Amino acid sequence: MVKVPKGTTLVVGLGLSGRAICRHLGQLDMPYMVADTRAAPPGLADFQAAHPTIEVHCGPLTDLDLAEVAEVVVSPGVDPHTPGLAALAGRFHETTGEPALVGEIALFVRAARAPIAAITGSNAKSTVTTLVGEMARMAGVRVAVGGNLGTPALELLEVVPDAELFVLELSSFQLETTPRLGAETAAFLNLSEDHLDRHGDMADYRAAKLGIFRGARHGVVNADDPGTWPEAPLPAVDRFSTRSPQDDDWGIARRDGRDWLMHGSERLLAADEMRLPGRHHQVNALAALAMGHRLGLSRPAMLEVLRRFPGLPHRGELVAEIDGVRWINDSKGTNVGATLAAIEGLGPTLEGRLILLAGGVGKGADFQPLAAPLARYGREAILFGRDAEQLEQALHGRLSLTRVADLQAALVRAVEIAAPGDCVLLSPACASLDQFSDYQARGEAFRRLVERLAGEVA
Ligand code: UMA
Ligand code: ADP
Repeated sequence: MVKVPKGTTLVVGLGLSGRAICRHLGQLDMPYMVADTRAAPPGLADFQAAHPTIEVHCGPLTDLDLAEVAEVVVSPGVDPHTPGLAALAGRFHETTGEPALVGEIALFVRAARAPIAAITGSNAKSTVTTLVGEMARMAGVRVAVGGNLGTPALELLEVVPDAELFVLELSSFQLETTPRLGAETAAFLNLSEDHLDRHGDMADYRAAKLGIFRGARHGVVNADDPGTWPEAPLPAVDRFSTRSPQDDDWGIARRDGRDWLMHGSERLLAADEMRLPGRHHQVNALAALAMGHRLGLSRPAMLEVLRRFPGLPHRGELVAEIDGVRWINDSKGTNVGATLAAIEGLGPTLEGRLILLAGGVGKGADFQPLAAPLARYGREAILFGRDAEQLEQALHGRLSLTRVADLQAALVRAVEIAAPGDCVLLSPACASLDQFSDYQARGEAFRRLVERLAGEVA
């Protein structure tokens, strides 16, 4: 047994968050040691060279005696139920009074001196986080943007020491270990199956995500998705929806032959003025507007961002329009919920039909929910990758289906059948790891193939 000395903080995980936690504790002059369950975590030698006095334990956490540890701070990827950590259940930190096991965000909350705008959901977190960050920047606010997206939250304290606002994307893993976030405004965008390997079931996964509302002064929830509604009342709540707004809600309504983003009865922006394509991104814009409104950001600045924002790479990004056919890269559509939103979001906006490129590693998901919207908007689904068979079974008889070997062959087929007004959408509903290193590599491959096609046509 390795004894963690009395009064020492134990940092678990030597990845991005773990290193940010170590730097933060170092700056606060608090004694800490590090543990990682991998025998040889990447970057260990560099860490030890830079921190020669810090003890690092590699291997099972059950080797550690935590009887006198001050606090354990886990990285998001570390399950709080990992053997060795169970002994901490029911224990509390002597001075903070918080549970003895917390995550990086708990430390961030203690140290942050500016309001927090926090965003969670199964999908669209990065998009909405970026939109709110851009809106704040455009409105002249000194803003720091990060969390699950990009820069770890604790690192933001160093990178933008004079921040007037923190905009954080937070995952269920991060929220699970945050006793009280205390956000000025907190959004829960949508709820669909993901990360059940860690959370066990949907109830657990949802409960973790509801942590976004602990101590919040204002919530933003999806009126169309009751899974996002808080269990306990909040001081104030704004609701967004794809429908015409009730009362003071944020929604979409048809006026004078155009769809408009609305706040109550007030028109904000014609939906076709947004650069981001599709109904799902219009809903994301409404969530960002509701948060920005609460934060007092100038409305013209927020609307200008919506006119200009082209979308994050691989998330419903328009790559090219060739001979009247739009080619959209939604490689980050790695689960059924994301692909469903992309189909339902783009479908109604098309003059032609949708050609879906999908497949890869299905993670045991049920693809059935894709069948009805594809029957409605689809010309054909072109399927590739390891779990193409499961997709084919779920979609059989609902629209034309073609099985091909890989993404390149899928593009060749799409070129054959696309007609002006159509949209070719790469939104695989699957992880990419059977044929690519990650979703970015898949999206880049799609982009290169489409750009080559555009070059041939020009
Ligand atoms: N480790 C253990 N034991 C474990 C699991 C991990 O010791 O049981 C160690 C690993 O050996 C490794 C380290 O912990 O040394 C990695 O920690 P981590 O998995 O928490 O990853 P970080 O590098 O700290 O990155 C984390 C987030 N990762 C996860 O949530 C899995 C990053 O989100 C986030 O950007 C980063 O903090 C900064 O905040 C990534 C992610 O995939 C992008 N998030 C999930 C998602 O978006 O779906 C939630
Ligand atoms: P996250 O950070 O939650 O993974 P991203 O912004 O990276 O979210 O987008 C992930 C996927 O979610 C993309 O494939 C995108 O098309 C899809 N998506 C975008 N908007 C929505 C929405 N409103 N509902 C569900 N899925 C969406």
